Amino acid sequence: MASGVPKVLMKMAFKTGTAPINWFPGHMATATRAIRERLRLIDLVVEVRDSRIPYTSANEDFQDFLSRKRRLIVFNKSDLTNPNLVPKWKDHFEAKGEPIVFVNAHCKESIKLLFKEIRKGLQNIMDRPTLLIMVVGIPNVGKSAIINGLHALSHTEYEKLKKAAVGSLPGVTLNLQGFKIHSKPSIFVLDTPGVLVPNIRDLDMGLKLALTGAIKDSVVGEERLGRYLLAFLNSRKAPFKWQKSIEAARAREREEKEKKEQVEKAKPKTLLELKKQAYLAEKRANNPKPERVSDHNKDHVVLLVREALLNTLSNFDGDLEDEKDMEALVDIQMHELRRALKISIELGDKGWEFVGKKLLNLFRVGRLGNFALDVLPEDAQNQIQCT
Ligand SMILES: Nc1nc2c(ncn2[C@@H]2O[C@H](COP(=O)(O)OP(=O)(O)OP(=O)(O)O)[C@@H](O)[C@H]2O)c(=O)[nH]1
Ligand SMILES: [Mg+2]
Repeated sequence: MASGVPKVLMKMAFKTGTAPINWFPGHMATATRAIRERLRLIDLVVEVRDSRIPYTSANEDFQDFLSRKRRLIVFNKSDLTNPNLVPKWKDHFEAKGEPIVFVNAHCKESIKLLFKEIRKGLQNIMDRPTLLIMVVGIPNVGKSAIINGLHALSHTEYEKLKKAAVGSLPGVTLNLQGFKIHSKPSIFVLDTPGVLVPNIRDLDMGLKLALTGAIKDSVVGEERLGRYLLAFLNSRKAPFKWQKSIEAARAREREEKEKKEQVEKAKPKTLLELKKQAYLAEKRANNPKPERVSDHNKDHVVLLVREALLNTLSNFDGDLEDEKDMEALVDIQMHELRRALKISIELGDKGWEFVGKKLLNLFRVGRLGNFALDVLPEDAQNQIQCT
């Protein structure tokens, strides 16, 4: 299997020095049994994976029994992966002869395409009065969001009120639950809890799963995950691609500030207002309040983070292939981010957790770029040949 983890990340500090990580919450064993028990009643299995980790998001323990059913593999969150690689991944999986589709659960056109593939999967049995589909996959890949999308395609506003619970943290769906997505024939979809394998083979897989949200952040630790993310972004040299967008954003900010100042100047003022203005300006000058960086202004946070990462990477004269150098760079970046985001020193170690959280939040909504964390086997081969 293609690891996709640059060699330098393999030996870094987030790999060592901590107690073994328990990736597998107890409810997943129960869910696995429930899924296996229902399987013989199912006409089509829809296995949902994450487009950013097409391999790593496959539950290996499921592959054997799923491959014996009619199956459609859905790579969801296609909006968050590298769009240039989607056609390559498509070719790669299609060559294996299994039906697959890349979708974005939040896009109606995408869900329509998915439904078309589901109909294809049910070919020859559409004359049955009732058909049953089961949606399975690891946590947080968007199983419930997909079901809601399918449900919404064929229902009135009132009926749409029945929704599968969707949430940004893994482990939202805890029970098997049915939803009707079609009449004549009646097609029901069974939502299932996300299930991981009990033993994650290696830490790289675990970190990739955690980074994409399949494992609760607290299991790995936000700071550790944030550091892993930084090392990953550096290894792909992502910050260099932000140069133009940073300059454009700064120019926009300057323009807006100037406009605001001009409007303010043009306003007629009473003597009292002028006095108040002068008093406030003096007070601000003597006692400058630190500007708080909040998520309400996400664009500004993105800009600060991108700038901090670009500046630190540009000034870095070490070797990105050397794990000690990379660790040193990540350390500098963590400090620079903490300073730029104005995360108080008084918070102590908790502050590093906040830095990690901010990074993870931005990454997961695509604001630090769209990446495939897994690498195509043929590309991995090329990488080996090149080094
Ligand atoms: N950007 C993006 N976000 C998505 C997509 N599909 C789902 N999400 C988001 O991913 C998160 C998880 O979605 P869920 O549908 O709850 O995932 P799940 O697989 O049912 O998760 P569990 O029930 O915990 O196993 C939510 O915040 C969704 O809004 C997608 O295609 N693109
Ligand atoms: Mg769910």
